[in-house]
Amino acid sequence: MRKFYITSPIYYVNAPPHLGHVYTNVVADVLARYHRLKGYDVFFLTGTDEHGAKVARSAHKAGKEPKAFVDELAAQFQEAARTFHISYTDFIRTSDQGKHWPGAQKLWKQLDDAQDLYKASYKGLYCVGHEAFVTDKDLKNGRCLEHDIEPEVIEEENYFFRLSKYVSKIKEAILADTLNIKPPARRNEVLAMLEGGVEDVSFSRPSKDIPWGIPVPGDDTQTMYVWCDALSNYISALGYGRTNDENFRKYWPCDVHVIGKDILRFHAVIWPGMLLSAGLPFPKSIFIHGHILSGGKKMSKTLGNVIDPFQLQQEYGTDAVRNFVISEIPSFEDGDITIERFREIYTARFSNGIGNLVSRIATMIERFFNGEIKKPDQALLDNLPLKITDAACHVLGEEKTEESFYSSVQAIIHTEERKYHQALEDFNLNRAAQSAWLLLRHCDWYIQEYQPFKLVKEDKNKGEAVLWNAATLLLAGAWFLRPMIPETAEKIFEIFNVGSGGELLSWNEITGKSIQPLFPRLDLDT
Ligand code: ME8
Repeated sequence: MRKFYITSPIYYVNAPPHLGHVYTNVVADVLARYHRLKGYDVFFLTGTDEHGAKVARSAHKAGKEPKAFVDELAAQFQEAARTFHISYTDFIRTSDQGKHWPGAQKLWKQLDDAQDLYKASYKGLYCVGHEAFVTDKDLKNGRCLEHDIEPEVIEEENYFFRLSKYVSKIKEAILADTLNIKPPARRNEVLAMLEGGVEDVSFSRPSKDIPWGIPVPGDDTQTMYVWCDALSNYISALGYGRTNDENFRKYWPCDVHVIGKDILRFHAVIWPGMLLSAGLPFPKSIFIHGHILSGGKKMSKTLGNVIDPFQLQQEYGTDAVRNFVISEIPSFEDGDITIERFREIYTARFSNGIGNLVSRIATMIERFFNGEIKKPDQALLDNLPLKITDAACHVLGEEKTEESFYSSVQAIIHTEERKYHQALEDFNLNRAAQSAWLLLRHCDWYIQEYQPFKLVKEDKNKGEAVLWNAATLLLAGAWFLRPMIPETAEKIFEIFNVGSGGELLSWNEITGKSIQPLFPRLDLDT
């Protein structure tokens, strides 16, 4: 069985999870589910990054001991993962001394053995929001551009990692795509960083200043730099450094690290440098998505402009939130979210869209065909072409072409199926979801065009074939949406009694009965 190892970042537990964290986890979850559906043995890792100055200060502010504080917040991140049906295999916490520390410390020792760690004095500007030293180009009027806080001047002795030594090897791997950075714009950004010169990185902090961290092996006056600690989670969780490292041997190298664009340099430059130093293989790919913006600015705990995902979920349900972030945020760019837009999409895609189609088709099957229709003769189906309207082309931003008239419903499903799989291979989840929504819109137009509710009275066989085609478009849309909105897709397969979807277009009977609306309409006053 082919394996697929996928990771999300591990999130700082300095504040509760917000929609940005849910976004990355849903993206990773869609890819994990998609690969499971394709028969891969998937290991999906997520977790929390619990050490460092940022977390320790938040604990202090809350009047709590760091350990008690991180336990509480890590539980909230786990709750978020449950709420949004994140199908992770393991949840790693960097404060877990039994699970994470042995791997982090072993990796440190490997870097040390390779003589890539040296002690030096350093004076620089440290941004706690970044948990990194910053330079003038990261600042505006003396404040961090991303976090809008003033960095602190730090002068201390610590260990440095000889990252500069590995620049050309990292560049080679990126150019050869053995370390595949997606999308291309981010790949170019990393190449430019490498061209621009890379300095060695401070890899520890004095434990008197930063006691909340992993002690440096053999020198307890220092704790590991929080990013050195955090990046090692991707192998420590698999058992690296522990007696049982079976998972490490089975799943490393990682197939894809899913991250936001804010942490590109750490993953595409520092992490590969650490792996080279330790003699370990690179991850195969890194997929970098854009940011969710709120009011035009990155949604961030530090900026305080966050949307509470739990509240959204309570009002609209898990799948509405999952769908919004996948279908409405471009996979490779930033996307703004407002509650108004969220409600518009809920109404268009769910109550008026998929929910309405499910109940209309199920009711027609019950009313006109005693609750079951059977696959009609192919010849009959082939006589019912599907017109591609201008509106459909507009949805996908595509030119209307010769192909704009599909000989059959099956033909458009097969065309979209190819595009769907290609999009998911390219991590373009947004494009993959558009294929599904396109089929659902066609389903709607198809019913309007052929009017099966009238047709059944004139020609029952033809009416059944039209209804079959409409149901097929709907079921194929749900089939495509299985990784994105798994609960809704499963409900639809249940309503029409087609198992768990099985192979695309493999169903021979479709049953249906009238049901309560899947997605209630929003009360306009609220
Ligand atoms: O950086 N839009 O943790 P973090 C989209 N602990 N994604 C967002 C987002 C937004 N507005 N805000 C956060 C850290 N994210 C480190 C990572 S990994 C070894 C250590 C997502 O809590 C996005 O994936 O600041 C981003 O990269 C990550 O959360 C940063 O989370």
